[in-house]
Amino acid sequence: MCRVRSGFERTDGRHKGYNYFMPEYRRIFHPGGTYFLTLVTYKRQNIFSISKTVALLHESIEHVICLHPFKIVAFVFLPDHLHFIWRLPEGDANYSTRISQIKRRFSKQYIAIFGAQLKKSASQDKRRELTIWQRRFWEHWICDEEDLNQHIDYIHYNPVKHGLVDRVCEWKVSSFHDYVKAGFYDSSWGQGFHVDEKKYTFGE
Ligand code: NI
Repeated sequence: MCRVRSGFERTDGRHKGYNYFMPEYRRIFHPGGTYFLTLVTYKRQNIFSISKTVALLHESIEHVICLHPFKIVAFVFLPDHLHFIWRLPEGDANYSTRISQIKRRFSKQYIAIFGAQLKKSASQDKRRELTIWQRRFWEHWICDEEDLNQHIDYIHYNPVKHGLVDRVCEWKVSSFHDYVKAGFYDSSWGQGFHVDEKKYTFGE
């Protein structure tokens, strides 16, 4: 079984020599491109506030990565939504199939465990899946290195932005700690961080 790993592809001064992220074209379905993605739970249920569902989500992602490889550059799981940056293999822009597969696998296992707690009206799995995830997701093609780094910072700052913790390092379910270990941030990073939301739109 392959494992999910977040990568360390910052391309600013703290980076160790990649230049994967130089832009070639400004278009959304860039083969082999890098994408910022946001998935939201149905009616903003706090599904990912317990470790069991976070583990199920990790397992679902691992499963889909084994079938259709891609790299997770950064991630954060919030109770009612998820943010990712994914890099797809060259010539492959199909993030939407991967998202569907992750949602489907997660839903199947979630229903198997928590099914009795779901509404009676949602009697079939497909229908129940619709009560777990919002159908739409937010995607943004990362167009250059500045864009990439803004989105990596945005992801790691997100638990503070949503008022879940006071300090970035207090939130466990993100790639921030991997980035700290790799030397891209100080563990105290985030104080005074500001996102230019006029320039960047992130969905959540
Ligand atoms: Ni968010």
